[in-house]
Amino acid sequence: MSGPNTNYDPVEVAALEPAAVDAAVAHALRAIAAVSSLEGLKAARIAHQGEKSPLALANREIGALPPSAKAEAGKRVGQARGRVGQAIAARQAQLEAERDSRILVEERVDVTVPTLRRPLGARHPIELVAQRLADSFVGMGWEVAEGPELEAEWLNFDALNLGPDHPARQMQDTFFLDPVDSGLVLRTHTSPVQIRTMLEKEPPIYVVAPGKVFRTDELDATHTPVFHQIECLAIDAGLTMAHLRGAIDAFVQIMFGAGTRTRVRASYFPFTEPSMETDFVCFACHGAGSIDAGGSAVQCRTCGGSGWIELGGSGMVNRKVLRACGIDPEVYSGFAFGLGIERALMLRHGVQGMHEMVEGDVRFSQQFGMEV
Ligand code: FA5
Repeated sequence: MSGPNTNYDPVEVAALEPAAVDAAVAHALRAIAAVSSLEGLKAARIAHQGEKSPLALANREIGALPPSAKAEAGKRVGQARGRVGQAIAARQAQLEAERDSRILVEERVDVTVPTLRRPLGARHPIELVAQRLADSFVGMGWEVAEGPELEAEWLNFDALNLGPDHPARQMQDTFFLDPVDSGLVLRTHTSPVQIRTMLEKEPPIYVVAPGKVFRTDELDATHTPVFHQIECLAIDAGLTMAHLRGAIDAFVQIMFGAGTRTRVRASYFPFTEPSMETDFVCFACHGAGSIDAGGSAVQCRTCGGSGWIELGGSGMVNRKVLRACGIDPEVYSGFAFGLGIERALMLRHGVQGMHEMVEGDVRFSQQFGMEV
């Protein structure tokens, strides 16, 4: 015979009565149905499924029942808790679906609405070409040199053997600065960097100087008042025209690749002797000098009918210039060339005229990406 069940507490066990369990379930189902938010459901779950909920307390009382009553009470409470659990899960799914469809409406994005976009800028192809050329020469052991855009008239002209009355001084239409006797000009070419370099450095000298230059030229297909040149200067013992041709060939190879049609012809610059000019074949008439206009040939306006466009000037540095810079022409000789970067870009990419290059429309620059 077993002794009396001392844990048996008739008051507590009342919670296991079918009516009490049904009431707890009904109360829980009403509360669950009444919640209108996921936060509310969380509170209902704690109240009706949590450790202190009536059904959890009832469950705990099962242990106090006599063994013969445990199975039935356990089944009753288990089923009750199952119903509450299912109701919570169903309401949770309902509330989540409502939340998701509300978010879809509230956070709807109309991808067709025009936006205030800030497009990325682009580096101007002139800058990219200048950089690429300078880098190529640096790769061959040359140094980059610089000079100011506001230049001493003496360095821009006189030191380059262009004295005040020299007729060639008129070759480059100049922006002078007020007052006229200030002795300052907006540099008309990058050649004064030659003088600055020779005054500063001892031979051997191998420098490349890209930069902006200014002339009172009208804007047309092949001219602009503000443009860019790249100047190359080499001073060493024993340099000849053959070295100059080699340097120009290297430049043309780097810039335009093999098969580019260029030509050299004799020319005149007071600071080089002898001098020559490098031309490239006209991008508009492809060297013909004329263009077909409705069956009849008219003179090509881009190249003036010559079929060629001037790329740059060059020559052996004049002995007078070497001497003025303190370099002995009996020991050293040198060559220099100066090319128009806008013209180089026209040839390389078939840009049809200066206008596109000076207008500053970012869509023009974007075509070239970050590398040309
Ligand atoms: C000179 O400026 C000489 N300093 C070049 C030189 C350097 C000769 C070293 C000898 C030794 P020129 O005035 O020809 O030369 O100009 C050189 C190049 O600049 C031209 O061949 C052309 O490609 C470019 N150029 C000249 N004027 C313009 C312009 N208005 N717009 C765009 N490019 C121009």
